[in-house]
Amino acid sequence: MSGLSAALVQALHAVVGDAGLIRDAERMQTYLSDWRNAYRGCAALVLRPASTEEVAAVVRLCAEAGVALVPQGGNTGLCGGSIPDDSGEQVVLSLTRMTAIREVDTGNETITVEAGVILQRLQEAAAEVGRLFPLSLGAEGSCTVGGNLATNAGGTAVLRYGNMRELTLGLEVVLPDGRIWHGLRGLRKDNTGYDLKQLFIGAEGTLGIITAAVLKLYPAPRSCNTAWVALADVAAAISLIGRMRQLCGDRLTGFELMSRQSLDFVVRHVPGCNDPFAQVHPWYVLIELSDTQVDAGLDALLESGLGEAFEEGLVVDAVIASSEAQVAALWALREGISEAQNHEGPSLKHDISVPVSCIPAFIETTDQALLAYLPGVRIVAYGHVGDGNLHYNLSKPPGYADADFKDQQAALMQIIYDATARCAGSISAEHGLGQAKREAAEHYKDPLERELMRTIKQALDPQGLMNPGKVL
Ligand code: FAD
Ligand code: S2G
Ligand code: ZN
Repeated sequence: MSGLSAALVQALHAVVGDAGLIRDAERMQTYLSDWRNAYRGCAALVLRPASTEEVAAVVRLCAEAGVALVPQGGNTGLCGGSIPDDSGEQVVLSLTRMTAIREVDTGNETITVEAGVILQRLQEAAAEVGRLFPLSLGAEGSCTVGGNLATNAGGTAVLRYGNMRELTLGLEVVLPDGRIWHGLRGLRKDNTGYDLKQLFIGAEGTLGIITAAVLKLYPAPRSCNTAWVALADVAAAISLIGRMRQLCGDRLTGFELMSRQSLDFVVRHVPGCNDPFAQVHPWYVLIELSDTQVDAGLDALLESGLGEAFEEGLVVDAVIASSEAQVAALWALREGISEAQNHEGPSLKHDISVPVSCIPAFIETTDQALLAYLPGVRIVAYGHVGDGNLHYNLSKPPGYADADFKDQQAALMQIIYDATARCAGSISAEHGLGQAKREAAEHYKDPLERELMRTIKQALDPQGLMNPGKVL
């Protein structure tokens, strides 16, 4: 363990015990690269504290020794935010042993959970008391609440419920000096100064370690239905979401866009996934309605809304799911894109957001610019279009070498991010910056905003030991 003194390792071991300290190179591997193997690092140690007090103690010891910490949850992040650098001097601090559900307060409609709770477990705990915790994303089987908070995760239900910022009432955080901020308040109103929790949400572990949170619970939907709709172009999708919002109000809980290229990859690589239509179409949307009433007439709502749109030529074809199995099959088409694209060589990911009304022009002009620059590049455009959030991921032209394609990454990224900037958009809608987009943020984000972020970072983490090299 270069960099860590034997005394420090001994002191850390005294805090977390055998179960909480990994120094065996083999066992450390899983913590040192991301799920796509896009980022790889090495670490002096991996620590897995079992309590907030243990987190505080190890943070204090590392702060005193000037040792940098890399917080890690489920390691499903897409920007390398949870992967240490290659110095071998950093310590990965995994929160995966902190899995307690501390309190469920149905009277206050809140649940208090520790950072290592897997999102799917949290969803189940809410359902067990007849409630909904609405955050939902493809990695929910392995991502953790701590990571969801640190990346201000979004996913497919933001349209109706918002992202983690909106779903959180209180936080418990171990600060870079080891002090514990006991901010686990379940108050919906607290106007006593700065909203400090919002500093740590989306900070990607650069301001402190989130150890627990008070999260909002929502009424569980008791009826839900899904439609798969074919469209001639993206402008039709934007018109359709406006109509469905008007018609369905809060019952519109999902509206996901997918290009033909996305669907081709899924049908090709994800077993059991088939195109719902005989005809090929350029664009599709998945629409989900849900309601707390059992007989909310969602089918009729979908039929009337889509029927009218069909009559006016906005919709080319549509299918309304008639069973749970069909709902699941339609969602599998959407959720399978990420995995499917991995089968086509390197996937250059861009998680951008622009005003919803700009999406059609953004796609049209950026597609053209990309194809002019690299003929044959395959554009996998999909995502949470109701939030203005596009996953605009590129796969190499057929027959192109992986390495040559990766050599084009910076130029391709610049085309996309310049187009995003022209729409006053963001280069990271929901995945964060991590190490992947740190430089791009320096270029595309307002300099004053970056300066204010540095001021806050300096105030909270003057030694710069919290997840260095990420975000800033
Ligand atoms: P990790 O990957 O372990 O860490 C992520 C970041 O948070 C790192 O910077 C890490 O240092 C920091 N961190 C982790 N835990 C803590 C903590 N307790 N305190 C402080 N910092 C911490 N994301 C979306 O937003 N929307 C999506 O729709 C979406 N879909 C996905 C689909 C797939 C198939 C995959 C693989 C990923 C997807 N993601 C999506 C990305 C990822 O799942 C989210 O960013 C998730 O919130 C990360 O959680 P995690 O526990 O895996 O965090
Ligand atoms: C999603 C997943 C990430 C990607 O599926 O909504 O956030 O671009 C994305 O593969
Ligand atoms: Zn997403």
